[in-house]
Amino acid sequence: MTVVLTLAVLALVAIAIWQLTKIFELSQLKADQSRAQIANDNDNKNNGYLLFAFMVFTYLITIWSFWKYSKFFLPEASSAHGAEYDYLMLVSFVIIFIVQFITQFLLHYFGYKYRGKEGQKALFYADNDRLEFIWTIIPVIVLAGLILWGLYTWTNIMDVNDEDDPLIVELYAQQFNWTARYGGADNVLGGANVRMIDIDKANVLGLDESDSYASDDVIVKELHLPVGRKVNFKMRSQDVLHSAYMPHFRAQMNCVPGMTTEFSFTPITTTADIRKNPDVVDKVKRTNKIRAERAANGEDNSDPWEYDYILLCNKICGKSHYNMQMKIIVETQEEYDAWMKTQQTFSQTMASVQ
Ligand SMILES: [Cu+2]
Repeated sequence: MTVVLTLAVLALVAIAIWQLTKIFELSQLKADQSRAQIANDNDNKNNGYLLFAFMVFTYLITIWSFWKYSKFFLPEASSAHGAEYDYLMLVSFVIIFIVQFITQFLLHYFGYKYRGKEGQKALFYADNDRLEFIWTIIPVIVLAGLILWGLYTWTNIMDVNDEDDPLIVELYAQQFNWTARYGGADNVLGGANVRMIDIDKANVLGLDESDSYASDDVIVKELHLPVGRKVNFKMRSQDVLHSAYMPHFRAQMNCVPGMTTEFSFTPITTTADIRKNPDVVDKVKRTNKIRAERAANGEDNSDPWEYDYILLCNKICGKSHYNMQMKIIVETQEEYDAWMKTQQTFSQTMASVQ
């Protein structure tokens, strides 16, 4: 791969030098010699047609890309705010596609229609107030509408508050893994600071051992969330900038060393239910077909795959950034309670180490 890339770069550099020398030669030509270099009617016509062909190519490749790659889209959002977010995104894209369809057509069509012709002189057309007013006011209205709607949606999504008895969960980022911490029976996170990390005593998140709120905290490596209950996430980072990205819930928040950031959402679809979603069923089928082929060849990563929600890091934070992830399981309240009962509290873990 590196060899191919190197060769490609060398070829491009060679073309660039060749073009530069050509431009230099042209600039040196005497007036009578340069006559042969001026495009004639035939050249202009060919370029006009090529321009048109390029427009058709752009449209076709757009349609083809949607047809070929839309199966890679995420399934419907699994959080309460997700549908609103997706709708805003969809409307923005529809507007962009309509505008690009029209402007690309005008650009290429005018390029063709007003191509150079022997003896034809361009018309000097200074301005037209009405035309300029129309093409200014329409984008102003559309963009103002989109921006206001976007701000309104943003404010709604970013409103982290304590209404509706949210579950409090800390997401702790470090190179290159995630840890989650629950507040325990009191749903209050104990104080913590990276300066209090004590690896020998297994206090890996730097919890304040003297803080009574910390003793019942539950530290886990797999995030379980009860469906339908609001979750308020508190993000911390131990080392560098990370970003907690939960694409299925349309959620992302940076994790910044030295401060706590927040994000809040309500999961609305359990892991069991999303696995029944037709898009997800198709995706799993496609992936497992590839995996079965790999298994037949005796290759790695060939065991059947099951669909799961996932927390990823979305800031390039180092060499293993790509693999910084944690499984998220959304389940019924009963399943969640049963799972939580099997977990050790912080004080139990500390006692077992000492
Ligand atoms: Cu990271």
